[in-house]
Amino acid sequence: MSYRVLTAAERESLADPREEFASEVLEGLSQTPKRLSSRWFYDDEGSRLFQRIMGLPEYYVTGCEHQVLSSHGAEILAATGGKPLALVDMGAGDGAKTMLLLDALEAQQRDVRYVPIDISEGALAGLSARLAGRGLRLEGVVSEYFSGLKWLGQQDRQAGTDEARLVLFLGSNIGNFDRPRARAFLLRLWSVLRHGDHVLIGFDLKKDIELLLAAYNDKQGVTAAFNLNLLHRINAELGGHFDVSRFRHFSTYNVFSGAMESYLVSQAEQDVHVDALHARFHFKAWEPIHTEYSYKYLPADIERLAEEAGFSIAGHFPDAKGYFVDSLWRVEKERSPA
Ligand code: AVI
Repeated sequence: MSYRVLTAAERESLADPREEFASEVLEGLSQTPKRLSSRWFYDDEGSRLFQRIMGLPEYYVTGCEHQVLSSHGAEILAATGGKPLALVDMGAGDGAKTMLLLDALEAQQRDVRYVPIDISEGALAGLSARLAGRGLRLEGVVSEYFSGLKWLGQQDRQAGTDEARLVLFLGSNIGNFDRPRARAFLLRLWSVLRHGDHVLIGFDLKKDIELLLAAYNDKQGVTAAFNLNLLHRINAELGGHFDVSRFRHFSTYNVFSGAMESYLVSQAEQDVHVDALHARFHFKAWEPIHTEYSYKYLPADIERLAEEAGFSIAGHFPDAKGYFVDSLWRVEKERSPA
């Protein structure tokens, strides 16, 4: 008998996002209650709609984080020490927020290597075009986050570099994981980093429920379009026959779990066939599909999470209104995670 062990790179190259999308849609729409993961929001149209959400007056998150990074960027960077820095960006988007940190680094004349990690080559190409002309050492990695971080670790060992690392996970992306998944994600992050590395994580804080409801139910209906786009995506990529006008966006705050929860609600009893799945899904009138969690945190929740995942807190950097915080954590390898 002979066997072959695939390398991580080979395994990654075989993972087909379209197949994964298909199997998750099949599984999610066959369950009761029905669900689809928010990770599928971000096709080209979804990414465009999310850019518009970030500019909405009701969606305070982006403005708050912008304010944090422009007023505390220098302080955040100084707290990571004085060594040359690898700034690792998980979810750089259009790079607008990172730009604020890069400005602060330039002012400190610190040697920096900017390493955005993104599964989409197009996104990285756009980012490097936007950052061209800054005289920046940019080494983008096209891969899934953790493979990219592992690759970086191997590279550093081979080159014998001793850069400090600061990993950015901004914009409340952590909020889209439920609590056990957030913990698992952070533990994985801890495991691929070195003692003394830092991570900067954006947490949206618990606040007046009216503000939360307005942020996820904006007047112009952009968030509704963003949520409904998931059905357009199923139609376009999997031969779905959703009549999108027969569904509505619904987003509400769960006071027990502390999450904004978003749904697509079928406004009538209906059957929808999805050709690529060879499946027909039945919807009762007013039946929901759960599509997104956006968890909100208390400072004490953040501290517990850091402790559980093996980090110490190097600083909390809230915005002036106290709506949002970028929290700087240091990797502690001398003691294991709690
Ligand atoms: C990407 N993520 C942090 C956003 C959030 O607030 O959960 C996505 C979003 N969903 C609706 N509006 C924005």
